[in-house]
Amino acid sequence: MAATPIAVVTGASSGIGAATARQLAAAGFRVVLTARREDRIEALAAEIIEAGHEATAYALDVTDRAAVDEFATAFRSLAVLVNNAGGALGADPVATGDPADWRQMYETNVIGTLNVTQALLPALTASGDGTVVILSSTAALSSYEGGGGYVAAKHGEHVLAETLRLEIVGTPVRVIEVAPGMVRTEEFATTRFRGDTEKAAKVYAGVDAPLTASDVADTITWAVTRPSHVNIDLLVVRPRAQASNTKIHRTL
Ligand code: 8X3
Repeated sequence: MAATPIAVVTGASSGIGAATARQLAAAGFRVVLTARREDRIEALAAEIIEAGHEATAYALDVTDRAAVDEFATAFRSLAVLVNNAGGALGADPVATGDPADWRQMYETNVIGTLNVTQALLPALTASGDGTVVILSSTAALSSYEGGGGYVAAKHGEHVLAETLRLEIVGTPVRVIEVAPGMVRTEEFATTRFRGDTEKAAKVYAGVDAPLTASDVADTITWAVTRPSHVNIDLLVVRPRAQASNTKIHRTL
């Protein structure tokens, strides 16, 4: 009997990462949950196991290259890597944005994805049928005022996905980019506004049904479970009420 294929999900402690881990487990993968917050991923792994699926938790900071390399030694063969860890800090204009925020966003979104992808690429290739998913954003494809360092970092991830796809064509590894628009999760906007829940709530004010983490997990799971020769290069997903980063229908 073939071994259960393994899927590593980074940033699996909440939001899109947690929802993706649940759905990939239900789709038949043994999921390896990584995030900095060990208690959360342990609890999620227990929940997934309780539901009759396979899961393990591994505390990991994707910006710590030595820790990522150590983590990667556990895998000789890997089916799927979902690079989800990342996020936004601040919504200041370019004129006044804090360079420390820009640096941190580049570090978590771009270098974090680079670290884990580089470390696990040999195992993905060795599987004979590997898939790298990069969770970017519609902020990776066009700018918006106040997008600042987040827009810049997400554009970086988009280019990383495109370049990697060009470079590894001919190897048995797909590179899939999923670019969600407005997704209401418990943490994204609150983190961006440093705990200011009022400002965070305004992001979604009057929007009829922003996407949920589960909606995005659904698109990731769909893309990952297409036949091996089908590469969903780029999947843009927005709520019906959003036509672009700045064109959003609100009933206020
Ligand atoms: C999240 C979408 O519009 O906040 O990646 O940049 S947005």
